[in-house]
Amino acid sequence: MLEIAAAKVVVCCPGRNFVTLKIETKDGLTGLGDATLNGRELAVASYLTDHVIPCLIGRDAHRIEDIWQFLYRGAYWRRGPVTMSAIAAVDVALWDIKGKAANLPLYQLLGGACREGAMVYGHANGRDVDETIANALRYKAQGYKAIRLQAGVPGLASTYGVSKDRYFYEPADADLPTENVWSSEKYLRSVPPLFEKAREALGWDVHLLHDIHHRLTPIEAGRLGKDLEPYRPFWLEDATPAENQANFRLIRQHTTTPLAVGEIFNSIWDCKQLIEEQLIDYIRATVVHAGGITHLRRIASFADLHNVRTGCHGATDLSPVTMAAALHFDLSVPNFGVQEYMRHTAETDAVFPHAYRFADGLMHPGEAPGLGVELDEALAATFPYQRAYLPVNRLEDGTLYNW
Ligand code: CS2
Ligand code: MG
Repeated sequence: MLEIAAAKVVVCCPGRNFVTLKIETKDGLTGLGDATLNGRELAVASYLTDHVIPCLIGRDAHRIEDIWQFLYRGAYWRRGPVTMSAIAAVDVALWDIKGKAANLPLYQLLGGACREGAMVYGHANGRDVDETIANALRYKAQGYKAIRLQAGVPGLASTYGVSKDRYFYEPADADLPTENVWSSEKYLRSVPPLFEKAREALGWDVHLLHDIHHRLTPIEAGRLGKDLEPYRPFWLEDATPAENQANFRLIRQHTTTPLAVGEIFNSIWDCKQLIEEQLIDYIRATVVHAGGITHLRRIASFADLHNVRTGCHGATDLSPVTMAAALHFDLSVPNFGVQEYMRHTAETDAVFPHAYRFADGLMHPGEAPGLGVELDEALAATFPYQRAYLPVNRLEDGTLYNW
């Protein structure tokens, strides 16, 4: 028995907000879990502090599955991003403790390495096609084997995925939501020339990805997928909102371009039909928002039966704790596809010293016991929480649309 003696939530903002759960056992082992939910951070912090932590004290930290079932099945109100991020934080912290207790890196407890490292994709973005391609060439020179391309849309003042900084993209940038303007027509005209020029400049030995960020209708997405087929994209991400999973049947009928979905999914039920009917090729659910390692492994096993591979979300609003957990998962899961990797700022890396590393386009979680991530609490305390919202989107006539 590894008795849980204490647990607390640390909220900090080293460049952006993070919610971190720290669990301590009676004999002094500690585990970390990420509970960050971009723009809704304090809701998860309260869920943990007010409703979950009191139930953890005195339990056996080794009983990860039982605690997961207690928090999910036992809560009566199941699922949802707040609940599942809180459960994920507990789950990951317990895996971290188990790894430390066993003196093994987490991936060894998950069955050991299936590969030498996890292929990651970096974000190349720019205000126009040329700037995006120049940034993509820089990623290629650094050894990246997969690059996501996002370019500003001519005629639109701002576009998802296009940042002011070359490497750091942080959309939750305002004390109250900013408003963007969107036109699917202008966007649809802009993407094929981006891919055409990218193939000319980057060649065919690098995977190219693109994120639609839920902005098209299924038939528009089908057309874009078809237009991009000659350039062989690795995937088109989040073509359309996926509350109605059957939408993806229509996209599939029109294109062979691979489809990726799921960064906002929080349980297997959000993707059951997409996977079962093979309507997607990559599932993007990730550790922090989909119930932790325990639940994500269940999703991945189900996906494996249906030839769907993993492609975990890895934006900067997922803390280094999630990045480490994702890399242990990626190394051990048979149907791994790719891992998203956006570098954190130097301030974030200093608050969360970590063992994971990038080399030759692959990432490795490192050999430290457990996750291999620490939290410098004294430094974290110097970066207090700052309210920050993601933007909203309106069509050119003022209609509120998907961001
Ligand atoms: C994204 C994110 O990384 C991605 O693919 O779509 O940048 C997303 O917008 C943020 O994680 C929002 O919290
Ligand atoms: Mg995305």
